[in-house]
Amino acid sequence: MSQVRFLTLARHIIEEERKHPEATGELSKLLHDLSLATKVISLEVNKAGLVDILGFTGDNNVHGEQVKKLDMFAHDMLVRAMDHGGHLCAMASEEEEYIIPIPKHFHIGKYVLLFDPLDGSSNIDANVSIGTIFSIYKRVTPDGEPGTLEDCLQPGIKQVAAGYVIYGSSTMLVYTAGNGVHGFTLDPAFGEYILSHLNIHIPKKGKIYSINEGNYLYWHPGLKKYIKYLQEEDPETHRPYSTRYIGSMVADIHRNLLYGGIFMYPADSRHPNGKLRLMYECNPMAFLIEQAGGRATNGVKRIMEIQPERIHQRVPIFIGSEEDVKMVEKFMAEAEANKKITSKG
Ligand code: AHM
Ligand code: MG
Repeated sequence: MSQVRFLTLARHIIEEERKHPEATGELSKLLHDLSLATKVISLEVNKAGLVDILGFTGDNNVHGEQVKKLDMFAHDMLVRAMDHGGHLCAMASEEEEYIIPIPKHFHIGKYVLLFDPLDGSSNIDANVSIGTIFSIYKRVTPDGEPGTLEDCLQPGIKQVAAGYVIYGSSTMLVYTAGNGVHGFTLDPAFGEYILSHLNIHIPKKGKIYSINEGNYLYWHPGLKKYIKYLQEEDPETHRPYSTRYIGSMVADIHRNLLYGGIFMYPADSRHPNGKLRLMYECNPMAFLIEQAGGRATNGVKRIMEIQPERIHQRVPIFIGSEEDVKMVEKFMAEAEANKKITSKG
C-alpha cells in the first residue's frame, strides 16, 4: 500500500497555507488558476501528433479556426487564464518581448508571474517531453496600479513560488513555495493533479551529466577538463558518469532532480551568456533545486543572487546535485587561476 496520502494539488496548497496564519490565500488561488491552464496545455500537447491530420500549424483546422503553434497556444492560454484572476499585477513570458501589465479594468493583485509557456518546443514533433516553467514574485511597486518592469526584474531569491509542468509519459506539476519540493501527477481520467512525490530531495552527488557536448570545441578549458574527468574510470567516485541529454530543460532537470546529477548550459566562445533565460528558466529551476537540497550557479555565483537587468537576459547555468556543481566550479576556477599564472609568466 502506498505511503503517500491521496491528496489533490488544491488540497495540498490549502494545507500548506494553514501552516502560515498570516497568509491571505491569494497565492493558493493563483497556483490553482495556473494549474488549470496547464491542464488545458497538457491536453493540447497530447494532440500534437494529430496536427497533420487536423490541419497544419498556421492552417485552418476542421472547425475553420487557425491552428496556432503550440508554444503560442500555451502562451495565450496562460495569459487568458491568469490576467483576470485578481491575483497578479503583471506577467512576463518568454514568448513576448515586453512585460504584460494587468489592465485597470481587471482587479489588480500583488503578485507577478513570469513563465516560459512551452520550453523545449523544438522537440514537439519528435514526441519528446516538454514543459511549462513558472516563477512568482510579490510586487515591489505600490498596490492597486498595473505592475511595472521593476516588479518583474527581481532577483531569484525574492521568488515566493516556482515550478514546472512536464508533459511526458504522464503530466506532472512540480512546485515549491519555499517549503520543500512536491510533485503531483495529473490523473487524465478525472483531470486532477494528485500528490505523487512528497518532499523531493536531490541526491548530494549523482552519476549523470547533461550537457550539449556538440559545443565542446567552444567551452571554457576548465569545463573541458571536468567533462573528461567525469569520463575517467574510478569506481570509488562512481566514474565514469552516464551522459543523459534530452535537449529539453524541464525533462533533463526533472530526471536529474529524481536521480541526481548535473545539468549544464555553459557560456561558450560563441555564446558568452549561454542560452537559457535567467527569469523564465534558470531562476525557477534554481529555486526548485535549492529547495530540494541542490545547487545552482553560473559557475561562480548563485543564480538566484544575480540582479537581473533585462527581462529576457541569458545566463550560463550549472545546476543539480550539490557536490557535482561544486566540482565543476572547482575545475573552472583552477583553469582560471592557471590562465593567470601562465599570462604572468
Ligand atoms: P527554448 O526556450 O527555445 O525551447 O530553448 C530552451 C531549450 C531548453 O529546454 C534546452 O535545455 C536547451 O534549449 C537545449 O539547447 P541546445 O539544443 O542548444 O542543446
Ligand atoms: Mg525556453
